[in-house]
Formats: sequence, C-alpha cells, structure tokens
Amino acid sequence: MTDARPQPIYLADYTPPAFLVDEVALTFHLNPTATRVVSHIRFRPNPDAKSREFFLHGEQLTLLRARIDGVDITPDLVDGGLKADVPEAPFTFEAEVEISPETNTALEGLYMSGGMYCTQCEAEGFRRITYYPDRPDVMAPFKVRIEGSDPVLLSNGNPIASGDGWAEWDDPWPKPAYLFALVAGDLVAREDSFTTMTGKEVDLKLWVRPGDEGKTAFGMQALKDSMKWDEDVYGREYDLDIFQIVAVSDFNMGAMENKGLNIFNTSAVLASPETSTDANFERIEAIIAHEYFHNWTGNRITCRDWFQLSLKEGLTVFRDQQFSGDMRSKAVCRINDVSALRGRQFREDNGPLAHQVQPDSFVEINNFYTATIYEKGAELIGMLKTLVGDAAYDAALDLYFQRHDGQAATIEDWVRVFEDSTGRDLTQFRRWYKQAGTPRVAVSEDWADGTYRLTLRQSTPPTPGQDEKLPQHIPFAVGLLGPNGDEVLPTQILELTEAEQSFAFEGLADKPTPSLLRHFSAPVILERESTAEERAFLLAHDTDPFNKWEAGRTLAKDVLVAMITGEDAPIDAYLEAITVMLRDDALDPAFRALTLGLPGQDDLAQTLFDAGVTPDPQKIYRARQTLLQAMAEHLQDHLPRMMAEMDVTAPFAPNAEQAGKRALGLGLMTLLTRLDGGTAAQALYDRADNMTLRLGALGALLQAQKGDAALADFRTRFDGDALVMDKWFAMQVSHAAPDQAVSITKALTEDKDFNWKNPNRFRAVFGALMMNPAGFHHASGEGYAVFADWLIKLDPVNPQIAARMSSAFETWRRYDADRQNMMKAQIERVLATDGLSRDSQEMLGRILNG
Ligand code: B3K
Ligand code: ZN
Repeated sequence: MTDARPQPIYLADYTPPAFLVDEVALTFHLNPTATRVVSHIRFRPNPDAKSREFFLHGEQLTLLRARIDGVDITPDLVDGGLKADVPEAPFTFEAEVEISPETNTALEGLYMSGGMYCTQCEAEGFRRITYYPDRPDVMAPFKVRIEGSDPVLLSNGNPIASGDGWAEWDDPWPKPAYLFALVAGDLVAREDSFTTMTGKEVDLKLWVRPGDEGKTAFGMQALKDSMKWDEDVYGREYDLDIFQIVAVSDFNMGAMENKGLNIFNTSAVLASPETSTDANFERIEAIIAHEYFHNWTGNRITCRDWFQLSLKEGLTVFRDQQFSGDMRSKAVCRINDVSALRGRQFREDNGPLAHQVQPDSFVEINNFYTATIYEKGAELIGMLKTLVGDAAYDAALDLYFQRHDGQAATIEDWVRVFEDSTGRDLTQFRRWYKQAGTPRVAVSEDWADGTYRLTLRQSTPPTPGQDEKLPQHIPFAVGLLGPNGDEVLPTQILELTEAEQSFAFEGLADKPTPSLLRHFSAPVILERESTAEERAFLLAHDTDPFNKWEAGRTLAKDVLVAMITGEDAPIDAYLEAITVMLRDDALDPAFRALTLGLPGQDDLAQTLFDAGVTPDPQKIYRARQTLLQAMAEHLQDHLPRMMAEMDVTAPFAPNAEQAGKRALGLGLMTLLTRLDGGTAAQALYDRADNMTLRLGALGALLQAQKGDAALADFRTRFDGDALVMDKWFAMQVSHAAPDQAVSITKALTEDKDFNWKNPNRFRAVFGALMMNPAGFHHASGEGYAVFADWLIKLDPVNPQIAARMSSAFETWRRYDADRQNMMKAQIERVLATDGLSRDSQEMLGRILNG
C-alpha cells in the first residue's frame, strides 16, 4: 500500500484535464464485502488540454469489465488508475468494479460504520469507489441509483424515485467527485423545512441512528440559522429541493460538505444538555454553519486543484467565524479564534511543518488540511476585508460569486476579484499566500512635543525550504489612550508594507498609551517591551475588547515566564488587576472567564524558546500550578459570592449568555477546589443536570486528585454513549498529574472500551496526551514511546489519523538535548516501520528534517 519513496506533486506542473465529463450515472449494488459499482460516464475532449491521454484514477478496485461506446475494452491497469485508447470525439465510458466497504478501515471512499454505509471522498477518496478523473477541476452532474437492503438509501441532490430496496437521486449541479456522497443504513430523520429568500421550500433532514433522535434539535436549528444568515449577509440562497445531514460514528474529521448531503462526525452534530457541554454546542453550531456555507464557497465555486485548498477553506472558516460572532459574542469569539490560531497555527508556522497557505508541493494532500490552510487562510480574508473596508468586501464577494459560479477557481482568481472591484494593487498582499512563517513586528516609540511616533519593524524567520522572507502587507490597527484611560485616538488602520516604517500622531496633550494590533488585525507576533503597570492599565481601560483580554494574557505570561526563569515576577500586580476585572459586573461573564484562563503550557514553551530559553515542561507546569494557587488564595473571600452570582444551576439553555456564566462559575469553582479540597466541586457534580457542569466539576475534582468516585459514577451513568465515554477517556489523560499521565494512558488503552479504530476514541486518549505537555514530555521519555507505539499500530489501519497525530512530535527541537534525542529516536522508529503509509512518511519526514 505504500510507495517506497513518496513522490511530491507540484503546483507548477498543473495541466488542464485531457477530458471533461458531461454526465455521470452510477449504480451501486451494496454488499459489505462485495459492493458492485457500475458507472456510465460521458466524456468529451477538453479543447484547452495539452494532452489526449485518457487516464482515470482508481485505487483498491477490482475491475470486472469496461466498455467504450458499448464495446468491451481491456484497459491498461497502471499504478493508481487505468489508461485506454479512446475516440477523438465525445464517448461513453462504462465500467463495473467491485469494492469492499467492510474492510475499508482508512475511512476514505465507501466504508462501513456500525453497519451503515457511508462515504468520504475529499480529497482523493472517489478513486476508491470507481475509475474516474478524480480531480476537482472535472465537474459533472451525477445521477445515482442505489440498490441495497437498508431502509434508507441516500445520495447527493434531489430524490427522483424509490421503491423497495432501491432509490434514485439526481444532482443537477456540476460537481467534482470529491463532493460525491452515499449513505445507506437503518436511520431516522428529524425533518423540518426552510423557505428561502425567493420563497422556495427546502426539505431539511437530519439523519441519525434510532435512539439519537433526542440529540437533533440543536443541529437542525443551527442549520436553519446558517441558511438564513447566508442569505442575509452574503445574499446566498440554497439551490436544491432538499438538504440533508447524516451523523456517522466513525469519521476522520468533523464533517464533510458533500453537495446536498453533508456527512458529520456524530461529535459535530449530536447535542443534548445532558450529554454535551457548552463548548460542544458552540462547536456544533460552527461546524454545521461551516459545511452549509461550503455550498457556495467550495461547491458552487470549487478549487481548480488542491493547491487552492485555502480558497474554499480559508474563506469558509472566515464565514463561519463571522456567523458565530453574530450568533454569540463577537469579542469572545474573536478571542477564542485567536487563541486557537496561536495554539495550533503559530505552533505549525514556527516549526518543521511550516508551509504556505498556498503550498508549492505536497506528497499526500490529506496532510494539508492544516491550521495554516484553514485558520491562517481565514485571517488572510479578514485582513483583506480590513484593508478594503466592509462595503468593498461585500462588493468583491458579489463579483466573486458572479464571476466564478460553476467554476473550479484559483487563489489568484480570488485576489484578482478584489483588485478588479476595488482598483487596489494587491501584489504585495499575495505574499501572504506564498510566504510561510509568522511575521514578527517589533515596536519602538518616541514622544516629543506633542507628537507620538510609532516605529514598526517587521521580519519573518526562515521556514523549511524558504530562507529569504520579504516584507508583508500588514493591516495594523492602533488606538491611543490618554493618562486617565480615555481614548484619545480611536482605532486607525496603519498599513505596514516596508521592513521598517514610522507613523506619527500629532497634537497630543500627554504621552499616550498605545493599544496595538487591535482586534488582532494581522496574524503576527508583536514584540514590545512593556511594564506590568502598562498591561494593567490596558486591562482596565482598553476599549478594544480583544486588546483588553490581550493585556491580561500578556501580563499573566510575563508573570509565568519570570517565575520559570527565576526573575522577579510581578505576581501582585497581576493578582490585583485580575481581581478588579473579575469583579467588574459590567463585563460579560464569558469575557471574564477567558481572562481567568492562564496561557497554556505549550504557548509558554514556545514563548520561552523564542526568548532563547530551553523550555522545561515540568517547570512550566509547576509555575502555572503555583500561580493558580496564588489566584485562588487571593480571590478566596470573593469566590463564594462571585460563584453565586453566576447562578450556574439555572435551567439549562445552550445560549452564549448562560454559557458565559457557566464558564466563569466553573473557572471560579476550579480555583475554589484548591482551597476546599473538592467539597464544592463534588456537590456540584452530584446535583448537575447538564454535561457542562458535570464535566466542569469532574475536571476540578481530577485536578485535585479527588476524582475517583465521580469518574466511576460517570462511567456507570453514561456507559454505552460513545460520545460521552470519549470525554471519560479524555478527561483522565488531560487532567492527569505529569507523573501519572503515561500510566493512565496505558491503562486506558487496555480498557475494554478502548475501541482504537474509532477516530474519536483514539483522539480522546492520544489527543488528550498531546494536550498534557508535562505528561507527554515527561523526562522518562515514556510519553514519547507510548505515542510512537500507537502511531505504528494505527498507521496501517487509518493512515490519515496516524499522520495527523504525529504532529505531537512537531515541537521536538524546542526541548533539551535528552528530550530531543528521545523524540528523535521515536520518530525514527516510526519512520523505519515496514510499509509505513505515504501519509505518515511525509509528516514524520518533514518533522525530522524540517
Ligand atoms: N472539507 C472537509 C475536510 C476534508 C478533509 C479531507 N482529509 C471538511 C471541511 O473543511 O469542511
Ligand atoms: Zn471546510
């Protein structure tokens, strides 16, 4: 199954398809181990093609017969597909192949999940279903007939006809094969409908296994909200008679935007107060929106090739972030988005896996569904909007939809739309797509004669394969505050285009305090010396909510870094500032809850590394513990009253307002657990009637090493509910003390319910180990060894997940020589595994050599 030496594919080698497809008709005869797929494909030579070679992708297929224009042929079966001699004029290619969904553990192509058939074709899974030009620039309408014994038989588009044991579907919108979907199983639907902006009635169906019906109401509402929002904000109307979502237990990622038939990981759609946390509800709402929004940004306008992936993903993430901001609190959403960006994308961009938003080459495209393509891609859209302004952004999007509807487009097309509609030259802005790495912006300032001068210097460190970096076009939002905290200059967007540039603000009475990079207006790292007093001042007075939070975060970081490096830590200033902020009833509880959270261990490790200090994971862990203890003691007298105000036991509703109160209440309770030995947390656990409180209380108890009784209760209570049991697995590892994380991980892998072939369960345990840096990086090296053991075990079963999880090792060069050697040895051990997948070879090779 593996190439000895995986060969990269280059963007520069793109050539148009030799043949285009006008029509596809597929018939599926479903059978777990011997499904037959009969295809009729109408081809026509592409007038723009450079070659006339007829090649169809195909992998793991047994070809039973093939015909051209009704005449049997014997095609040339070659590596990765087939070749055949074909006429110069339009022709019909027919084939019958056999595939085995039941033994397909990679969960790509047609596979089975708990007895139900489902598909995942992005990026290159369709070639495991039948022979086809499996590339996104070949778009065609599909007709599908499904024959099988399951009661529910679904595919893309509109239902045409059905009878006992069969159903036919017609998708009139030309689509690339990666958007194909088929589902068959014993399913039940929550049904609803949506009337579009032009009065068309769309049937909505959310399909789940019998027994899960009670977890579908929230998802359906999120879908309707998304449909309405896309009409109101982007003028985008839905375009089929029916829109369906299916929940599947075994799924490699969150969800997939197949035309008219979205397939979702159960974790990304099923929700109920008893089984889902507020964070789950929020994520579900965002993913449903994301997949729905793809109908226009991804499906109607798709990508020419996979190097353009961010064209659909960056834009669609940006749109789902806008949606969440509108549905919830804009400020809190922005802070969460930036935290996720820094946690995952900055980590990627500053390590061996750094790559461009538009890469020049890849070995396995599945390895490029990354935080850089998605989240940095979304930041690029946000920067464009900031640079051109809201109205010009709307006009550009209108032009984009008008100009490229029905096309397989490129990132260049996208940027050109902005140039054409605004008249701006975006030559330099294009660098954001082609230059990897996180730019640093160093700030210096000068104050004289009523003029405040800000000097910004930008530089981007080298990344693998890209040593030279040029200045980026950075929208840099700035506001100025006077000595009494009033804003003397409201937000202005400075455009930083040179390596170094100065900006003067004249006519000021006093030296101002700058509020820099407001709203996090560009994905850069700001470098500026500051004092605890200035940070506390901004935390108290900044009118930009993002920077208000940022002031608290940087102050906490200064404190922690000083504690770790043995310098004077401004702990008191931090405790004072945070107390004032936490007690400020005028502030949204969700915002206060975020401010209560300390910078994570990985974030601190990167910060230390950037400052030339080798991070010690145990010291980082201890510093955080010490500061949390100090916070608990400092806030001691206020905790009961503040917690009572949050009224966490009010009847549950999954809205942002209540979620914010629960977040703050639980944050405070977790501090209280450090003082009361867990009494309050146990009481809350015992009376909790929703998962947010139950899990929050459990987490607090685990942290205090008092979680045994609650853990046992949790298991009994939710035995058999896979999604909740994922939490049971994850919590034990993520909250384990550093010395115990590995032994707990090992014990859990022996548990009868450790169904490791299920991606959610595997991630629950090993994703949690990644999230416990002090445990993973334990000096014994056992965290590395157990991780590598399981990558080796998973790789032949599900290479996509194995490759993705191997990023646990991406920060290996940050650490001391012992840890580096231990990690390197484990990476090499995995790489030396016989038959290692192309996916894992590429990832681990880049991690090792990048
Ligand atoms: N487009 C899919 C991701 C497919 C991943 C393939 N390895 C989900 C999304 O971004 O909406
Ligand atoms: Zn997407």
